[in-house]
Amino acid sequence: MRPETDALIVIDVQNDFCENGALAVPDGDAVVAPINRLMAEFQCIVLSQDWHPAGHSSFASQHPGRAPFELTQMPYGPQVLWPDHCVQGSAGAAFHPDLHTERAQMILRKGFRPSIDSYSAFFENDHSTATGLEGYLRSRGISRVTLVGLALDFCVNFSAVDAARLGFETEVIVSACRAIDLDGSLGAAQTGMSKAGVRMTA
Ligand code: VGL
Ligand code: ZN
Repeated sequence: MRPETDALIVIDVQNDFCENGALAVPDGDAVVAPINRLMAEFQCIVLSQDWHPAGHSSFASQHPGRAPFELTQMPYGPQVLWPDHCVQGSAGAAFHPDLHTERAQMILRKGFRPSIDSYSAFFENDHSTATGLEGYLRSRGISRVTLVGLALDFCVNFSAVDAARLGFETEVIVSACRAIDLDGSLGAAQTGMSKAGVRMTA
């Protein structure tokens, strides 16, 4: 068992990111078994849940003439346009049915503001609007976080970099993650995480 100052943060293990999902991450389902095993080691477990209103501004469907996976500019910076996914209350937004969700004490929903996306579980994509997760972890006395889930190059990456910047000792267990890998995003994410001081373990 890990010390009670360690937290496991499980990022977006939701149906839409798994097989046959609206934004399926290749081999995404493969993260469920290792994450369930890891959950047995931690006393503090947080699940994040991508949770968009219908018609969210990150959906390509809201940008006439634009296609999923294209890049656009938002007031807060560049934004990839995604297929409609993780719509609040939909089956696609639900956690993978085999994930041991009952082990978690906290479910953090993000991406619920119509005009801004939130890859990170700590800050929305303007990098300044807080989700409240930092306060939750600090209130529980957490100093070290381990991140796993989907997708390694987007939400896991942004969450890990923010965690490290906030001063948490931060580890990503790569074998319990899968990536989308859009135009070299995986390599860029690995470089960015290393620079931020995130430890990547197998
Ligand atoms: C994610 C794209 C859009 C993720 C969420 O969980 O990595 N990626 N929304
Ligand atoms: Zn999303």
